Amino acid sequence: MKRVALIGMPNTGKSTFFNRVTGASARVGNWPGITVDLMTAKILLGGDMVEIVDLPGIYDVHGFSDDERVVRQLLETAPIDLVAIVLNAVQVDRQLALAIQVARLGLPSVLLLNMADEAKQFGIRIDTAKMAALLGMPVTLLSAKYGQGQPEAMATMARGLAKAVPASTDAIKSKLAEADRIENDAASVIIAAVDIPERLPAHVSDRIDAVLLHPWLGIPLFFLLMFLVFQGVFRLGEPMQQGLNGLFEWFKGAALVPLFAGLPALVSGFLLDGVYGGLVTVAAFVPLIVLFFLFMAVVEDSGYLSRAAFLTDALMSRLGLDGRGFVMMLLGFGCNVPALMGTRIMRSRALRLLTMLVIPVSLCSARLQVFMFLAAAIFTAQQAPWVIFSLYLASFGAAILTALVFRRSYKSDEPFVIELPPYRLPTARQIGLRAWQEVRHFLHRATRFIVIGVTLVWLLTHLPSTVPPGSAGTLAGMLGHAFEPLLSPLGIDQQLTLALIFGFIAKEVMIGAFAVIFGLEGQALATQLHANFDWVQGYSFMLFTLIYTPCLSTIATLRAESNSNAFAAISLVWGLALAWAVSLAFYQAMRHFGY
Ligand SMILES: Nc1nc2c(ncn2[C@@H]2O[C@H](COP(=O)(O)OP(=O)(O)OP(=O)(O)O)[C@@H](O)[C@H]2O)c(=O)[nH]1
Ligand SMILES: [Mg+2]
Repeated sequence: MKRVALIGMPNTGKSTFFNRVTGASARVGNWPGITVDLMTAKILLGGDMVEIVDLPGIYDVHGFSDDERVVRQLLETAPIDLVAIVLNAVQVDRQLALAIQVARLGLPSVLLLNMADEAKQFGIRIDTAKMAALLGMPVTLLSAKYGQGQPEAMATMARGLAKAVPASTDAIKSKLAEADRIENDAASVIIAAVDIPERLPAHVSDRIDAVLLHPWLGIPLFFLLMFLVFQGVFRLGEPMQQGLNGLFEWFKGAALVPLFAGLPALVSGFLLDGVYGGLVTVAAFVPLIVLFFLFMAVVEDSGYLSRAAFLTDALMSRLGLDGRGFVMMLLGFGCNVPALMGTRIMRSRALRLLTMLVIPVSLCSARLQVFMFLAAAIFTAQQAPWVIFSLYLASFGAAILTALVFRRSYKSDEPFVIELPPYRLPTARQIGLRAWQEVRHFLHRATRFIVIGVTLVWLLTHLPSTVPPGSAGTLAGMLGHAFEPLLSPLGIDQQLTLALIFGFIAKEVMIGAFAVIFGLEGQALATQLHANFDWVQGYSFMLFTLIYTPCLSTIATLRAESNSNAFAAISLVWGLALAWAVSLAFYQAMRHFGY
């Protein structure tokens, strides 16, 4: 099968185009370096099935950061039949050199000048015919986000593919090793074929930035914005979650209980209080997760992430990190795994490792579920949002502490320059795609971990069958007992211990585990938790949950990305030790002051 690769500078819309033509849902965002690994899909192009490959953005084919290496490796090892070079038409004067570089490698290429809509706004005129003649490759204007020019782009690619004479990977390999000087060639093409106004008209972005990047207002505004985001999630999400809980409860009473009535008590108990209870307690959080990612998608796609990096860079550099590290933490609010992979854009290994140590304390959406559930159960409706907000602050606090402890071991002096992309309004299509992708990810993890998790918890709390379920004589009771000396000074009892043990696998299992441990779900479970734990215990437990190992996937990613078992172990042990120390300090201090 023929293969078409999308190559271009970061943030030029390669993934947007890829999604549009393949119907895939590659992650898109207004931030250079969203794609860090290749993604492929098959499409029908000019009557043939071809494989289309979305790649991380590169500034230079000779680049050497981990994400640029992905591109080089592909060029050196896999035969590419056609390269579709995707450039930002607004910056064609700065980006054209990359097109010439790719062509020089001997790869059959076509040039897609994306973001034609923005170029038009700026009054930039491009003579594509002239440019094509000068470059010796077809050139077409495209607006991947809105779909204009897509049929032409597809036709150009099909024609290019039909004519293409593939270059051997050996030839490409040797050319990649040579340096080249192409700035002059690029400049002459620009002069001949592009008309850029002397002064670009003032963009709304600049006016917005005057406020959002204000030297004093910038950071407070950032926190205000984040506060509003999670307030929105909480206020809108909670009623939906309550509603779903009611629905699940009703379904259980109306349909499942009569259905399972004939089964032995142990089996129906396992199905109802184990599998069903665990699953629905977690499933009730789906609307909340969707809301959360909708808000995050807007933050991400608007271009505000780059501003956050810019605002925090000075602060972060005191911690041995840079603005990108902060953005990775923000991305970690969604899920730590892609955030860890996002560090591939860093060139210095030390900086990458330090950033990877910090990311796992970032309060991911799976932990958010646990906190929302516990905060709603243990605190009043007025207090709950503030409790969640304080946990976000604690998440930053733990990150800062981690960086301070490790910055001397991972020193780097990689200079950090960030380009601020213009603010862009996300389209409904983009947001919808993103939300759908997250729901799928959530359900995938949920079904994988939760069914196994709740089954195990149920077995542990019900075996051996000679003792009452959940009592000290069960396997769970013994396990809790074993950890008692370590965890009871933190106010964490045997039931909470069991939830922590399962939370180690994935945080999604945690509330499912509570449901099984107490044999209750929804509101009844919340009431039971309220009766069992006071707020000091609850908060101490939440702090521990926040800081210790996020999940097995995170550990696996840490190991794979650092290529070091020792590094993954350091991260694991540090997380556990810090969680223990912080919870201990909190719990003992509160009890000392008589709470
Ligand atoms: N105005 C406009 N914006 C676009 C267009 N195509 C993409 N974008 C926006 O540009 C930003 C970057 O898009 P991506 O598809 O993630 O870019 P990418 O080239 O894959 O970026 P990396 O993976 O980081 O290299 C997003 O905010 C898109 O919504 C377009 O044709 N017009
Ligand atoms: Mg991309």
